[in-house]
Amino acid sequence: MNASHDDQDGLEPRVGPAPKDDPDFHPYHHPAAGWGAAKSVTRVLVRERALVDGPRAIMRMNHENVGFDCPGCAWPDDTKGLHLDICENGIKHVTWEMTGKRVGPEFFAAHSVTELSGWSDFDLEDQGRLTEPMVYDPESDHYVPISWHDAFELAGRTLRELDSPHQASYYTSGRLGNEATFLYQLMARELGTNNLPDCSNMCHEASGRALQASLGTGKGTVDLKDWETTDALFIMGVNAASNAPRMLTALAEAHRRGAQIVHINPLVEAAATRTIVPHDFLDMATFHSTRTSTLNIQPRIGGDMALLRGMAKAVLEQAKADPKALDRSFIDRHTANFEEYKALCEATSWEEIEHQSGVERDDILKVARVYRDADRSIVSWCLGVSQHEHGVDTVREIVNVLLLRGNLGREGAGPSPVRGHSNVQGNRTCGIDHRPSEEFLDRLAAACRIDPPREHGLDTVGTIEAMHRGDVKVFVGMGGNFALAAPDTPYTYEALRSCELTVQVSTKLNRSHLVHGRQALILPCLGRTEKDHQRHGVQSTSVEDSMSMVHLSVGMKRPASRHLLSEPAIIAGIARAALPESRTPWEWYIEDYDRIRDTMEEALDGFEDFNRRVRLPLGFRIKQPARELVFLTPSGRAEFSTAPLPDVVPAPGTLALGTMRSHDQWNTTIYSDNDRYRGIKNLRTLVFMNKDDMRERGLSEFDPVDIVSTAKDGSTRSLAGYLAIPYDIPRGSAAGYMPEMNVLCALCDYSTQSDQPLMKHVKVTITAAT
Ligand SMILES: Nc1nc2c(c(=O)[nH]1)N[C@H]1C(S)=C(S)[C@@H](COP(=O)(O)OP(=O)(O)OC[C@H]3O[C@@H](n4cnc5c(=O)[nH]c(N)nc54)[C@H](O)[C@@H]3O)O[C@H]1N2
Ligand SMILES: Nc1nc2c(c(=O)[nH]1)N[C@H]1C(S)=C(S)[C@@H](COP(=O)(O)OP(=O)(O)OC[C@H]3O[C@@H](n4cnc5c(=O)[nH]c(N)nc54)[C@H](O)[C@@H]3O)O[C@H]1N2
Ligand SMILES: [Mo]
Repeated sequence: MNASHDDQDGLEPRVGPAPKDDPDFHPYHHPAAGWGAAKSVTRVLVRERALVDGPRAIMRMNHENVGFDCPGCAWPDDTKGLHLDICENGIKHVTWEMTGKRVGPEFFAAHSVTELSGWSDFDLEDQGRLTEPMVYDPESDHYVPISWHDAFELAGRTLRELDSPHQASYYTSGRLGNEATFLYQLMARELGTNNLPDCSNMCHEASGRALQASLGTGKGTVDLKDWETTDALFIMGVNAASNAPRMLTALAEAHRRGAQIVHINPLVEAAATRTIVPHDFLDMATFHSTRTSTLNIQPRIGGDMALLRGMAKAVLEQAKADPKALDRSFIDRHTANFEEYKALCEATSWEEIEHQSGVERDDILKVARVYRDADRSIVSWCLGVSQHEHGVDTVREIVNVLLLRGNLGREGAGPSPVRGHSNVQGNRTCGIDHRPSEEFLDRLAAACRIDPPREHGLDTVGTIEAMHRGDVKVFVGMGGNFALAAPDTPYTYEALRSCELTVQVSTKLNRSHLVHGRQALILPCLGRTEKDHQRHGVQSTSVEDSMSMVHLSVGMKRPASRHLLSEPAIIAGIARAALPESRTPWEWYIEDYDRIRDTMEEALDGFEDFNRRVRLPLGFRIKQPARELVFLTPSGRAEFSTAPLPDVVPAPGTLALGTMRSHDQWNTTIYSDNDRYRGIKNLRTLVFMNKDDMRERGLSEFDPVDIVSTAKDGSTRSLAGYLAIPYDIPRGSAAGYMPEMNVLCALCDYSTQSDQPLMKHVKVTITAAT
């Protein structure tokens, strides 16, 4: 079955394994969000002992410049003055940061690193917030307290003593605010390297490169207003109900006003059925759900590009009888390579398109019909599209399809990638890029009076390889949990362990503190919810959402410990120690973040009048040239791409495995072992499979299986004892949870187009456990 219409009623209940000790267990079959979400939030509030502060903080979240930005996902804030735009998972996220539990020196004195290494990841983070800087003591195998001064000196000295600045690499997780981001990349470049890997190397690198090549700008062009006015939404490869829950509101509203909503996903996810809009309390009271889908299409894993090619082929075929199917005047005035692309679509047979997409022609024609009939269309996507070998080609194919009908540069139309971490887009805008452009470096050099290195630096995969070879000796992690988030877990562990020094700037204890270099520092920082007091008073930081809106975030909670420093202050401390002669006024910047913003205004494109505009009620939108139909491409036009379809069909006996998040997790942070919308409770060591693929292997529900992956270089990796769960997923495709399944992702399995690890396309065999 490839397509299912919304006349099928809601979610099929999918039975997870009933835990023996839980008489209350029942598979989940209610609409997404709503009361289930409310109950789940309350559990987290109680567990984190945040019942008083939690709700108060949440009421301040995402308000017009008076609260803090939700540290969860990057979905934009509601622009229509709906002053409470929150979601279950955002609340869990905030409460997770505001926990009353603490990890101080006594904790580290009581537990050695070897002992902690045996703890589960959940138990590590569950200890609460880190309170003081700590240094690893190899004699005792314990972390012991260190003063901030000595910690900076240790980091600074090690960096100063390197033979080359390229022996250090500076990772960014997408939570870091813009001001800290700017200082961080400035420090790396003043030291002399562009080694700036970030989490984006694992999520939307492909999207950025594709949009840059097609449209001359690495970002989406639409905003929330476009979502509110579009006629058709195509939602590809995103589990919105769990990972961008505030999108549900937009989908429900779109459905109410009669827009078409097509979900393209091998799995029919909760958002592809119906939702109770989270902040619609009346709806919650009456249990009234709104549909959030009009058509579901289930391609095989990796089949999206063929499906899009089929849509284009169908539209081009329609255009023969119905010239209005194409926007000829848009194509003629604003695009390049149309004839080549048209010829390519004609030359690609329907047989190949059906085979590669895993979707029947009739169903592709249905999607194409929705697209043809819509005056304005938006295509939105996330990791299901980007984490593939041909991620760049697929995103470019999305743009190709949009260009055919002039779905760009007008209200209600355009490409709309769903970004991950709350400021991952801002990190890139503010300079976290291992391949910076010459123009960027020239402006940075002039504004900051430094001489930045011109050669490209290392990204995430490149950094792991270089650490493993011994070429990178210092790893700095500005947030995140690199050890677990990165592919090839044992290999990444070896890489980190061969470092001379690892520095982790974190809020909570995690695996990356235990998988460390010969010397190691844990530097605890303020969270986004907390008040950041500096010499000139309480400071705010800015962030950029998925739709290029930049606004201020102001913490209001008392810091978890009086020893915490802000991320900008930690960066300035390391920078001063590493660059004693630096003319950059590091200390002066930290007294008042307006000063950082003044320099950013000089150095960055789109930040004119930064300090004033960022204080406007909803902040400001960074100009998108492509939205104004200005294309910074070689041809000065939007460029159709003409890539051949890749072969994504699994070899006989093998399956394509996608690794993904459960509902109750934030990347490497696992809140519980439940995945409510997929009907799973108390289980993460599972693999979702098509029932016929299971039958072929003699497997029944919950049978233990061995999963063996084969990498590009022929090496194999395995996981034993996972439980097979029958699921509505196309034959040949399977799915399971990250980060556990990273042991199956070989480091050499990255895309040659984007260098992104192939986390959604692991080639595996699955057999009954031996
Ligand atoms: N609550 C919560 N929110 C989050 C996060 C979190 O961990 N928890 N993480 C944040 C981050 S950093 C990111 S990047 C985003 C990630 O957001 P998502 O992209 O939604 O993340 P995944 O859970 O990896 O889900 C991938 C989706 O792609 C589908 N998929 C897999 N393979 C394919 C394919 O070949 N084609 C198509 N069309 N679909 C496919 C899967 O079925 C799944 O629905 O979410 C952000 N928001
Ligand atoms: N197999 C597989 N692997 C994946 C993915 C996948 O789909 N499949 N997805 C990839 C993606 S999209 C991403 S983005 C990465 C995620 O990679 P990361 O961003 O590296 O990981 P997180 O789990 O988000 O990081 C959690 C840690 O961040 C720290 N932290 C939280 N808040 C703050 C803060 O305000 N400041 C600081 N300094 N630290 C803070 C806490 O100590 C916490 O333990 O994982 C990638 N890995
Ligand atoms: Mo991400």
